[in-house]
Amino acid sequence: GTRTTLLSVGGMTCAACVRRVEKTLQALEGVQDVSVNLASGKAVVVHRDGVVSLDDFQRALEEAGYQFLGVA
Ligand code: 9UX
Repeated sequence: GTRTTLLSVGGMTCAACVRRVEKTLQALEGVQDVSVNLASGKAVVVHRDGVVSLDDFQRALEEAGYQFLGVA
């Protein structure tokens, strides 16, 4: 099924960061939609349940130069 996960993301300081994080998460297999809010530092990720994990989100965010601060 489909799941919506709210991630806390560290290190975003500008609109380009937001686009980078959105593209990074959107590129993961099983991710269907991503919306990042700079002010709150949160990313709403709609994804296939069981296809993508929190570890995948964390790895992708860190590879892009940001931090995974947990599930909000
Ligand atoms: Mo602008 Mo966001 O250099 O890292 S892209 S602060």
